[in-house]
Amino acid sequence: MTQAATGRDTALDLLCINTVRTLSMDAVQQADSGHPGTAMALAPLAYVLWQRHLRYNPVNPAWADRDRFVLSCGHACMLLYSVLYLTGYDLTLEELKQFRQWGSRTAGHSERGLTPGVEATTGPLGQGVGNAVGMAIAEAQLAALFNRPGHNIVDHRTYFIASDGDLMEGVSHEAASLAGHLKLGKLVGFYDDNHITIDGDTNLALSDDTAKRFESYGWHVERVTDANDLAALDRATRAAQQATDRPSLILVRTHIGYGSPNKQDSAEAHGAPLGVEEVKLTKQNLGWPTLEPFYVPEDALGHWREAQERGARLEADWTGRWNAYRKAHPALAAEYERRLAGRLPAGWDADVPMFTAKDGGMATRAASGKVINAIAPKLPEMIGGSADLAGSNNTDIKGGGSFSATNRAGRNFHFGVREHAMGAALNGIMYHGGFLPFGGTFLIFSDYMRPSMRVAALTHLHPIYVFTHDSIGLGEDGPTHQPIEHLASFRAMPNMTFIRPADANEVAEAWRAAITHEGGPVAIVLTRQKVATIDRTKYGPANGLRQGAYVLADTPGGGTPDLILMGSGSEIDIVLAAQEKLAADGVKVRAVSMPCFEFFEKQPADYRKAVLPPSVQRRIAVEAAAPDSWYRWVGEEGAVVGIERFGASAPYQRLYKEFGITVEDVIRRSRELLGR
Ligand SMILES: Cc1ncc(C[n+]2csc(CCOP(=O)(O)OP(=O)(O)O)c2C)c(N)n1
Repeated sequence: MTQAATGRDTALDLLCINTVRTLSMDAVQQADSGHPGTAMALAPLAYVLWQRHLRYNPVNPAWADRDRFVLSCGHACMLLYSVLYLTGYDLTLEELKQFRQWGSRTAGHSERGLTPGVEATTGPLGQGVGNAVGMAIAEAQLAALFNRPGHNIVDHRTYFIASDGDLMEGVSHEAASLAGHLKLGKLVGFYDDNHITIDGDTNLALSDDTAKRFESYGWHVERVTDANDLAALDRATRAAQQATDRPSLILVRTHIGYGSPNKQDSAEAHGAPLGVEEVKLTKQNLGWPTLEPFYVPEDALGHWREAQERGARLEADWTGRWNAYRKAHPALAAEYERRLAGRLPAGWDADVPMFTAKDGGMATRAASGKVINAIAPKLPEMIGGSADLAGSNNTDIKGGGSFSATNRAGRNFHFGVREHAMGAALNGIMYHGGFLPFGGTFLIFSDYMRPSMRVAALTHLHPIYVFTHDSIGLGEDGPTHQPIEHLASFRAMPNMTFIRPADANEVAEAWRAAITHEGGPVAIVLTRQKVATIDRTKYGPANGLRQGAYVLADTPGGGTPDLILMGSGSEIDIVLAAQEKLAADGVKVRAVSMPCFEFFEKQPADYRKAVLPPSVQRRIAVEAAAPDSWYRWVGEEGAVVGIERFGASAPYQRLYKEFGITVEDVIRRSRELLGR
């Protein structure tokens, strides 16, 4: 085992690297939980990157033109925490000692927003690669829009480290394929090729030729055969930086648990503390001066902390260039600042149409296409696309051009049939800043991007999902394409907002709400089939959507209703027709549109009680989906007209009949409930 780094590396280099190794194993040991081995193996790479290549300012982690770094293998986060502390971010040694403890800023996997300097929440393997692709996309577009001759104010790279697990996961394949196609030349990845996963040697489950795979995607590929060879890491990184016509992957042969006499190169070094004795043996083997836990040699800290001065210089240099740019291009500079701050321009929704009953029936997806195109000209940060369903999702921004290797300003994104990478890239675009991105597919295929949606919710990101073909109402494509449990399951996801508008005007309000929403993703769920445009001269106004649920109609004459009928989306047509018929028969019925549970939950109790009076317990909800999430609103005595099976292939009108979701069914159920 070589203990010394090779070549012209100094004792100080080695001391700095071993500080990361010892901090990582000590923190995991202290927590009695975590992943020491990968951080130990990658310490030299982290050192080369943070000391020689990454452009960042530890004192200002929000510096707009910093390089972005994503540790896709989030389990190795002690690597990142150690480096963030050592380079002088707002993270103390005490906080490293609190690794994985309640309330600490050093969570079990790195979380954006919790730890300064962490750019992406990672842990679910593969996600980070997709995030990095999104960040590189964002950089490329901002550079195209805002740089001017002699003024490169947007000019940074995106780096990531991916493990075996990251590169096994499908999302990284999708994302790498997309990045190669888009020739994202400022994207540089490192593959931690340590031949070890949890089950043991990677040859149990993997025989890819990763270099060839990435070459075939159109990436530039470099190899470093010894992760301790700082000069080789340096060279490969420079070569990758110079290959600006395509993304780069550097395969680095590493040794998990490097330095541990008994656990190096074994799966045992992956996900458990090395053990007190092995930590001791490892420190001795590394020639570490003391067995004292969390010991940080002054020389090492001093050298690492030079990052602060370097960072201050880099940012000051950029600020100088920024000031010159601001003078030369004041309007552009103001616009850039506005976008990075996430401030909406005045009047952004002025052209959103009002639809009238005269517009007749319209699929809500079609209304959404109109609304997108009414907003897009005034909201340049709104970009988006679809996973190969743009025509069906109505997501095209007309005249926006397609984002490509040759058109970085294009606002339409062709993610290809890669839902998962689309979700991860949307998160990366959000992490980067400067955009309000949306991504479209059929609601059923949210299944293929759900892991990215969950990370978006967890991390308070704000992408918008455009999910069309939202129920059995899509008809003939059949049960493989008909969502059943999706609404209920996403309603159970914390911090996720799902809006299922009932008609064109609710679609307009849904987009307004989605764009102004803060702190979490929003999905707009839309029909393939036509629905009526509700006559707003007769029924409640569509801006009730903002409260999540609102009264559409009460029986003329008023008084406490005998029954409340409620629903969402396309089933509001049924609710209104049933309400009218029952009312004609003298039943006092209230009709409620409930397009967004999450908004309604946030309303004051008084409002909720005004819409759903506690004295009225006879309630029926109608939604062509799994009923579960409605029981909170219909209560013990209520009923749900929903679907508790998979769908079927037939024209949709027939499906509604067969599944018992018709006006007649609702009237029958109402009479049963009322006992008359
Ligand atoms: C999507 C996903 N599946 C499973 C896991 C659990 N897990 C964590 S690390 C890991 C594999 C470890 O191998 P590798 O990626 O090579 O990391 P290393 O052993 O080099 O640290 C697995 C399966 C996860 N974090 N994410």
